[in-house]
Amino acid sequence: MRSLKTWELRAEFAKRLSTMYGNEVPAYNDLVEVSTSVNEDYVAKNGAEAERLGSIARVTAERHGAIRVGSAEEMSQVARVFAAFGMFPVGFYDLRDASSSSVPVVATAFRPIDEQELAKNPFRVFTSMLAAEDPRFFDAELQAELAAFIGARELFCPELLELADYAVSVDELPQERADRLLELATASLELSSDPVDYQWYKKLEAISAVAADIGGVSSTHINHLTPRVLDIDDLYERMQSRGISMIDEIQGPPRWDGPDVLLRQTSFRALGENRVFRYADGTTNEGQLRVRFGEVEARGIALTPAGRDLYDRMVAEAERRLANSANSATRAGVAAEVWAEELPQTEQELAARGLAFFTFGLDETAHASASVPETISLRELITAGIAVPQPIVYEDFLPRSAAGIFQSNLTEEGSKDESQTGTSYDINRMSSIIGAEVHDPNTLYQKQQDHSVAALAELLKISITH
Ligand code: OOG
Ligand code: NI
Repeated sequence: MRSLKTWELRAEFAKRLSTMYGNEVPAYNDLVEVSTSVNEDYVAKNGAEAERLGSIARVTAERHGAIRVGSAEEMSQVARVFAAFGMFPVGFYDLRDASSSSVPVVATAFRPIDEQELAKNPFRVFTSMLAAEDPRFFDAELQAELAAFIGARELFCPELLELADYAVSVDELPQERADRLLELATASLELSSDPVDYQWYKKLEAISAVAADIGGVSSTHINHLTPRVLDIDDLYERMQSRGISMIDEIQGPPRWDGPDVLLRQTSFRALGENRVFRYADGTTNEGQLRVRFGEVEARGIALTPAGRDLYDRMVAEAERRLANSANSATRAGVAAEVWAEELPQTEQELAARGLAFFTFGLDETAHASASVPETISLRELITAGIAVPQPIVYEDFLPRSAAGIFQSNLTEEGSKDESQTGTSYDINRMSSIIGAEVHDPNTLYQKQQDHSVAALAELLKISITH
């Protein structure tokens, strides 16, 4: 009997979710279709260059999902399920203060952390947890009601959790068990047809539509599934010309002439979906909820903390200029101007200035014609053209864009009592909630870069300093 490796399970999980979500939200299938042709055209036009940030096979299959859970217990369970697919928690995102409307969640992203695993299939899921104990959003009475409602539901059945633990304990999972794991895991993220308690949902919605989406229903579901494109501006235009109206702008860095960094995303609101509501008098009726949408993204090079500081300063500078400029100025236009002034135009300079993460290859010709001392800095090797930078792709998310994504979904602001002190959450607290270390993304990128520098040093029999 055949067995499945972890990456094969992960690739199949992403595929099954994609089929399920396409049945639930048909506009997603259009998005995937357009994304695929954007990528094919981009590769046809740009050749090998197009694959610098990931092979076309990887990018075509690449998706991120988003789900939302209600408690620490549910978060720890979802971590067990994702571990079976080789997806581990990376990064901490606090969205409570990142947006003007009420978004009471903290989050992490489950993804592969190993270079080879990412190359095989980089499926990741942005996973938010309701900050149900934060008194700015929920008073004592509502906290108790929420805890009772969420405590009484079961998102992941014991069979799924046990199977997931078993999958983690073995190298490969026999076909039969793999099928069962995939079936249960996919079904656990399917939109439920259970009636929604109208009064309870509305009570939560008055505080936050996100809280209602999480705590007002009996299960969790994929909120969106996002394909990756190699040219997001092209995608944006093609979707518009198909009559699908996208949000006003592409979030994250602007389009510009230099290297793509971090992450650019855009989205459109999906249609309302029929759900059955149960009213206080016991009657049920069909109604609509509009909580899901389509999103697409383009990924660039991962920035170092210094690069990220520069990025944050550029964003702030673009905001400042936009506020002081004529009405016709656009955020993207102003940002492109700032980028041209501040950000290096080449990967080589990004690498030499330590602003982004790279692995390094050797240019034999440049090496042969130089006399390299026994100890030399990485910067000098890059500038001399001996160490040739290959970009490390950004595998994570941006809090500002994530907040924007949550927000673009909301029609109501919700409410927040700013006189209360918020519950404090950080990456360490998230680790103890999950019961496993939440990885720091920068540490992962740095390790990858360091390995490659060490390998180059060994090859050249020199020592390379920072
Ligand atoms: C998650 C929003 C974050 C992204 O791409 O930044 C996200 C959600 O809406 O649940 O998916
Ligand atoms: Ni997303």
